[in-house]
Formats: sequence, structure tokens, C-alpha cells
Amino acid sequence: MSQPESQARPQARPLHVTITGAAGQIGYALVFRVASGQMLGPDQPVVLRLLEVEPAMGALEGVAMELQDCAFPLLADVVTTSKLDQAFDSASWALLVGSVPRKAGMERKDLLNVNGGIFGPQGRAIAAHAAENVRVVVVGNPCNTNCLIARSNAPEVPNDRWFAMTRLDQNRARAQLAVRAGVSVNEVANLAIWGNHSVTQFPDFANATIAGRPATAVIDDEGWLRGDFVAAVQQRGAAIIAARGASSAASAANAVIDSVRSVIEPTPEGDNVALAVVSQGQYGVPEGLQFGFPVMSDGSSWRVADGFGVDGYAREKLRITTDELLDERTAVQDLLA
Ligand code: NAX
Repeated sequence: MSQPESQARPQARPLHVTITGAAGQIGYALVFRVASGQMLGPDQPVVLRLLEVEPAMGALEGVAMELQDCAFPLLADVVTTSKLDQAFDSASWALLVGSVPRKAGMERKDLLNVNGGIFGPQGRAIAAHAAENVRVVVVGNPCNTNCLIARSNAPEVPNDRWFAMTRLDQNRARAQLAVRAGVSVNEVANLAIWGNHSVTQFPDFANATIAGRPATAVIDDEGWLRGDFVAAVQQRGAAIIAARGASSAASAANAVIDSVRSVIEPTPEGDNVALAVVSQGQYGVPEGLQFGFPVMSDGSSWRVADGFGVDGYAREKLRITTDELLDERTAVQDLLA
């Protein structure tokens, strides 16, 4: 008689995954997917370490109860906490989702400062308590600059471990091109998202391909590409809020899963993955900015893709989003260690 599957295969050691803001909208859409194995694969057990602020601990306990009720085979343990040292203990992946949303009358500078108060201490806790191989994905907005703040407070954690999320923008842009061209999203490739996850981001149609041909040849309408397409991607978040009465949650959680997988899996030939990473000066972007680039991974290390054409129009778009990130960096200067 053959052995049952569970006895035949030795179980891998669980990896610890920290999710902050785990009782929020995105958190609620994310934790179940991570626990089910969709992020780290069907053979990788996980311990979820869920961080919330004190007032949300009740709601977080409800999330933990639901996780228990799923009886996920890969879920080794769930830790719920409002303490940073416990939350980041042994974390191999830290998904920083929790943040304070912009309220009416709040200037972007105020928002940056409020969130700086969150991401500075989290960066320090990651450096002090996380696993040596920790990698961090910042989702909470303004995510590029929040990531910069966390990173600068954790100089022990190498630069190539820090990512801010531009993947939702890439997924949105691919979908828009696919709809316009009347093809499956699988036919759209090499679409880069440059810069900030904000309305200044540049979804780069010029280097994209559709079914292996330049997107600009398939969609022969430069006016639409430069106009409605770019605006639709930049403003998609607002459109979701207008339609749903709440901001993107399931698609954002999906993009977190995609982001992590795109780091740990090789990038398909002829494609790139959108991640905001630390600039080393590529494409003229000032060093040290957390900037959305086209990235290629080999499954263990990654690099910014080279050879992307940047014409005068794209150069100007990159300048605008770079200037915004430089302004944000100036606004949080006193929070950078
Ligand atoms: P919610 O307000 O539903 O949830 C946020 C959660 O974070 C709340 O439960 C709150 O209690 C918790 N929180 C606040 N401060 C915390 C702290 N110091 N430590 C731990 N938890 C804390 O927001 P949600 O819709 O889930 O969005 C979360 C963040 O993602 C927001 O900043 C949002 O702007 C951002 N987004 C980023 C996207 C991206 O592509 N990068 C897209 C989607 C989303 O807009």
C-alpha cells in the first residue's frame, strides 16, 4: 500500500509572513490568499503575523477566527498583535498594508508625515526582528515614500529587499490595452510602470507589445494612448472609489500576491514586472528614490530591465513623476534616518 501524500512528502519549514493593517479591506482580501498557498506556493507552510492598531484588534480576532475556520493545510499558525516586535519576529516577507488614509482637508504633506510616523518605527522593527532574508512590499500609500521612510530606518536590510507596489497599475494598464485591442490580457507584455504610485505614474505603452508586435502598431491611435489610456490608468483608483464607494481591495490584494510571485519566480522572456525599487541611477532617475521601474527576476535576484526606449514624450513623463517623488522626499526629510 502506498503512503498517504502527507507522509510521503517532508513538510518545508514554515515561513513567517507579516501583514500590517490585516483587518482592513485589503488585509481581509489578502490574508486568506496567503494562507491558502497562492503567494508562496502549494508546498510552503506559512505562519501569519497580523499587525493592527489597538482599536482594530477585535476585528482582527474575527479575521483570525475565519482563518481558523478555513482549515488551510498550509497555515501553521496565526499571531495577532499590535506590537511591532511580535509582528515582525522572524518575518521572511513583510507586507506593509496598514496606513492612515487621506482625510478631507488633509494636505499630501500631512499625509506623508502621519504615515512617516508609522513606517519609520516599522522599518526599525523589521531591522531588529525580521529574518535575515526579509523582503518588504509596501502597499500603504503614499507607498513609494512610505517605503523610502521604512528603508532609511532599516539600513541593515539591503536595498534590494525593498519594494513598493506598482503592480496594480501594471495589471490595470495591461487590461486596458487588452480590451482596446480585443485580445486576452495574456497577449499584452512588456508594459512598464514608471515612477510614483500616484496620478503622475507613467504607464509606458510605447515599449509594450501585443501578441509580440509593438502595442503602438496594434492600437494605431497615438491620441488615445497618450490621452485616455494614460489617464484611465492614472485615475483608475478614483474610478473604483466612485463606482464602489470604497477603494480597490481585492484587486490590490491580488497585486500584492503578483508582486511577491514576480520576485520569487523568473520573469518570462520578453516581459517585465512592475515594482518600485531603489534607484541606482538607471534611466537618469536620481539614486535612492523608490521608483517604479520595469524589473526582471531570475527567481532569486532581480535587476532593473535595460534597453527600454525613452523618447522625448516619455522623458517628460518620467521627469514629472521624478519631481513628485523628489518633493515627497523633501517633505519627509526629517523622518529619514
Ligand atoms: P483600510 O482603511 O480598509 O485598512 C487599513 C488598515 O490599516 C486599518 O484596519 C487600520 O486599522 C490599519 N492600520 C492603520 N495604522 C496602522 C498601523 N500603524 N499599524 C498597523 N495597522 C494599521 O485601507 P485599505 O483599503 O486596506 O488600504 C490600505 C492602504 O493601501 C491604503 O494606504 C491605500 O491607500 C493603499 N492602497 C495602495 C495601492 C497600491 O497600489 N499601492 C492600491 C490600493 C490601496 O489604495
